[in-house]
Amino acid sequence: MQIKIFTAPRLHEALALVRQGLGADAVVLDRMEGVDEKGNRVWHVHAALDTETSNRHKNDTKKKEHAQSDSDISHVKKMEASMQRLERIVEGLGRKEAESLRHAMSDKSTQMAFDKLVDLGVAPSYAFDLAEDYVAHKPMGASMLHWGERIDPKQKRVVMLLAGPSGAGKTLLAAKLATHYSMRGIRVGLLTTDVNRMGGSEVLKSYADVLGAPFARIRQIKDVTKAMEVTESAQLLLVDTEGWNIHQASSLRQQSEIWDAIACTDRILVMPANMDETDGIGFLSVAESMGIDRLAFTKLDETSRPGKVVNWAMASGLKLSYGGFGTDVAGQMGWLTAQALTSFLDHKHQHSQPKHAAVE
Ligand SMILES: Nc1nc2c(ncn2[C@@H]2O[C@H](COP(=O)(O)OP(=O)(O)OP(=O)(O)O)[C@@H](O)[C@H]2O)c(=O)[nH]1
Ligand SMILES: [Mg+2]
Repeated sequence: MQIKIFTAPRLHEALALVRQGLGADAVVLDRMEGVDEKGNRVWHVHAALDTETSNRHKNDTKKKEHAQSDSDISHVKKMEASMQRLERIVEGLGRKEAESLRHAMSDKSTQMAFDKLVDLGVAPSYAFDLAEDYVAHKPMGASMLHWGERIDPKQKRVVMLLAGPSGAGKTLLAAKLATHYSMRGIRVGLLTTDVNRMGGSEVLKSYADVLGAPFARIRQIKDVTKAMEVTESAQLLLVDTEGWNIHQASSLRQQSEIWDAIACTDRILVMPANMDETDGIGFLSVAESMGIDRLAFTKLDETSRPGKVVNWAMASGLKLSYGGFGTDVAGQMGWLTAQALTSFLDHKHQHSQPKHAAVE
């Protein structure tokens, strides 16, 4: 039996660390509030992993190719039951946290705002901080989140790399940005490192052709010099990349070496808002080691719990940049300001462009 303590500023972050550190078989034993050495409030989650059970589970997976014996089936059932128990514990802890925060609010309208934010997927502790702004119709998170400064390719060349999970919407966001800035007279160039998959770079090449933008593929570090020459005239150079799988560390390392050779001014992690929140936290923790400095959210139109993007932004501390909310290349994308984010949360069922989200 392996027992570990996971500590994070927010309960759901500590729980995400449990899943990351010990895997899906971990069992939460206890959780308690405390303070770190700087006096900041933190959550400690005690979790355990039965290594024997876990090893047995691994062996079971191998055996799956053969016919399963009765005892295998009963073991799998036990594992499933234990997972369900863990999920119930985690859910219960979340509910407990929400209830205690809710009781700390005396004003009824603030409580209602808190409930609505939690319902949208904002973690209770963040909803607690945001509720008053929500009631006062103020842009939420203005002082809590980090807002990136807008790019100005007219003044200074921008080399912007878009990275993130497979299918996140990186290529579409690159196309949207290329279209938006080309229409405003900015010279745009397009690069891609997504060259190992069949069809990985064709879509972007088609956009480059339509826009008349220079385009190059980068397969290895030695291709970078040539690619930079081809796109030399671009004031805004967008670099599309291969989707990540956080379980393949070697491919991530390879990507990161190529990125370093490109010398980007901005590295943006593109996170689809319809992704599972805990998986998202996993990607955010990998992003830290990949030199990512900004966050963009896509598929804001495809989630019923957009509040998770607040949790991701808070958990990562990354600066926010763009938000995408549809497949239309000539729009459905904007700069995320506190007003824009508020408007997304407020009008989650209206897939129209939120106020103040236009890219300038
Ligand atoms: N509804 C909706 N669909 C989107 C959005 N962004 C991207 N998509 C769709 O999601 C799918 C994947 O988008 P891509 O741009 O190819 O994603 P990617 O991150 O480049 O994917 P890989 O290159 O395979 O890693 C496409 O069908 C897009 O049209 C969005 O904001 N809203
Ligand atoms: Mg792509």
